[in-house]
Amino acid sequence: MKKITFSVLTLMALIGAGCGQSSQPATTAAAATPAPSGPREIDISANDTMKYDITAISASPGESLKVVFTNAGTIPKEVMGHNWVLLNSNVDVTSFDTAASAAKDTNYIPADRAADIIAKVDILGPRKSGEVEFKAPTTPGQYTFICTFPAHFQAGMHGILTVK
Ligand SMILES: [Cu+2]
Repeated sequence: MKKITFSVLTLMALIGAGCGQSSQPATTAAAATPAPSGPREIDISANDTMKYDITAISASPGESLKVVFTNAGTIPKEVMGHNWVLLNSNVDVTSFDTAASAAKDTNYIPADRAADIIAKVDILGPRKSGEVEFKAPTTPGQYTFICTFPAHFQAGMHGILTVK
């Protein structure tokens, strides 16, 4: 009788140990799933209508972001190129755009105003994509992004990144 009791206990201990061991890797895997904390990807596209498909983005202060910007249009780059330029909150956007639109030789980015720019994807021709990784500003607020190809900002090619 004692022997049977012992073997039952041993069996239960073995089962217990077996369960513990099999659940161990599962727990580790579950914990590892959210761990690959690369930048959060935000896909934005635009086409020949001179509009971004996403005009409002929210982020937490200092969040790692990756903007993947696609020009889904068909009109040649020389007449319908698009870029994505995120500006600091203290920038006069109209003034920046005026300077940028005139800066054809530097890809519509004014060379002397680099400090105004948080992140950018350079001018893309049709069916092209570009991306940029950056950290959202640490100061809560609203940050405007625009396309600096001449007249596109005026045509409504802009949006807001809200940091909160
Ligand atoms: Cu544009």
